[in-house]
Amino acid sequence: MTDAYTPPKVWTWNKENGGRFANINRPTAGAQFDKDLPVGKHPFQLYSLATPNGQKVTIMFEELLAAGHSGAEYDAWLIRIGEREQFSSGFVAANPNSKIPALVDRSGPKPIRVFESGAILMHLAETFGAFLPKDGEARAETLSWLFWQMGSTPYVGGGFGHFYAYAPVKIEYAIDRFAMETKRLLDVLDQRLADNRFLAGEEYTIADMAAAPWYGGLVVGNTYEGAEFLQVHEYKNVIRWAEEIFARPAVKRGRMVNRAFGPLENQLRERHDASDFELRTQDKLEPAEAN
Ligand SMILES: N[C@@H](CCC(=O)N[C@@H](CS)C(=O)NCC(=O)O)C(=O)O
Repeated sequence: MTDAYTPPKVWTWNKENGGRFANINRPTAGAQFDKDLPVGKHPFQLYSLATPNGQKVTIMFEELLAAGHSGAEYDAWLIRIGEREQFSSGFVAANPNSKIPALVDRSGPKPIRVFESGAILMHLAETFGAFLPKDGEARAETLSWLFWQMGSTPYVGGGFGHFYAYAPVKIEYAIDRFAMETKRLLDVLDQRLADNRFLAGEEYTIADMAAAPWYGGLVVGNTYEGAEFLQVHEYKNVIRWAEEIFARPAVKRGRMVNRAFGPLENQLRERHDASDFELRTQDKLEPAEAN
């Protein structure tokens, strides 16, 4: 157990807490400087970074385009969250919560902003009538698993990942609590996938696109270098599901977009055209933070 901490009567912001995200985290919201967002030529303008939350949306765009929805053309602009770009006036106008991903849908007469990755997936699915079953059990299952992912994953990222990989001190209580919850969530998924090819059943949907970057990342990508600690090889159905999804060409492309960290061959920092995947240049690369 770590030393006991007695909270003071009133919490105050300790800027020097030494945590990995100390330079970007603060207890207030809103723009910190004036800067507009760039706007490209396509109907959809995405402002993002290839963290698992960012990947969900670029996977969806690439899947829509691969399925023949040519109206889903998009510009994907890189937001370097480690450089605080999510606090510009332009970004905050697109997402008052200052987190990637943020989308501006310019396909209609008036630009529409959409924030929260789950809301963006639903917006696109409904716009194109794709990857979200229209009714009945399959639709209910898709939405249930989509919201399950949105609600559960902060325990994995902000809980397990933060305290196991990023916190400046290793706190046994916090790591125990969130490792247990992460393993429980992996077991929920494993049991569901024992009898179902995809989360909603036979059909590949936005629920899979939302969950695979997170839970697939844990079991086949060694996210937070926690694979051995969490004994992820136990979740055989999750591994089978993640491998099938990660092998899809659209998913491979989607996971590269707005990636500015990791092996260079996996990076496409910005995407403005389908040909960018072939033409990508690897100059001016610098490490970026991933939450
Ligand atoms: N619930 C949000 C979470 C988004 C989120 O946590 N984004 C992180 C990167 S994965 C971020 O932008 N962090 C920057 C910050 O906290 O300042 C969603 O799913 O869109």
